[in-house]
Amino acid sequence: MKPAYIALGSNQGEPEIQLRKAVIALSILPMTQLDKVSSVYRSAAVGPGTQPDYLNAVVRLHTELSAIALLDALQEIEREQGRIRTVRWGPRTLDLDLLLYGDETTTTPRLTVPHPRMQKRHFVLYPLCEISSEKLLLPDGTQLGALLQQCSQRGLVKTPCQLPVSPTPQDG
Ligand code: A4P
Ligand code: MG
Repeated sequence: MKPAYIALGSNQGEPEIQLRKAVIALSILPMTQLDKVSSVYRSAAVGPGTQPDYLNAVVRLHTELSAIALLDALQEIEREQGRIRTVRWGPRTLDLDLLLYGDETTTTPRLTVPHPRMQKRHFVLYPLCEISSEKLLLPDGTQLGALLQQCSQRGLVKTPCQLPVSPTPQDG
């Protein structure tokens, strides 16, 4: 079983409901166990024009699916939840990005892992840390804690929204 971290994002179609449905769909993927679910965070949209704020979360799975089979499954969940791809970085009902797949690095036309834009995004790094550790190592040896030091949390708000699996209580 490989640990895999998935980022969830939504800013259309009742984002909290989109995230809840997505977590349920992830929890019933074949050959996969949903392990941890972060809190839900709100932030302003990064992208073109004026868009509604996003809700984001990160989950950890343990899976026997290959990285590409996992991407297929994520895209199927996006489709089922009404995602229509129009403008790059445009508003969406649901975006599921594969952040990390074990310690593997993949660069193919369909799949880049680690996700190429995760390293500078507060809405990815802080929920990722909540369900892992500042000591989490990326495949190139970078510690998550080092990325957090360079990425302000400003503008990222932890919400009281509850996803189907409760967030792990923080130590201390
Ligand atoms: N793809 C390659 N690698 C991956 C991967 N690791 N995980 C390919 C998922 N997909 C991957 O993605 C385009 C193609 O990327 C896919 O066909 C897949 O083969 P997409 O989801 O269709 O398009 P997109 O979402 O417009 O692009 P992308 O790259 O997912 O966008 P980003 O960079 O994730 O940005 N602001 C806030 N506050 N919160 C957000 O969550 N999200 C975005 C999307 C923009 N602004 C945001 C947020
Ligand atoms: Mg995406």
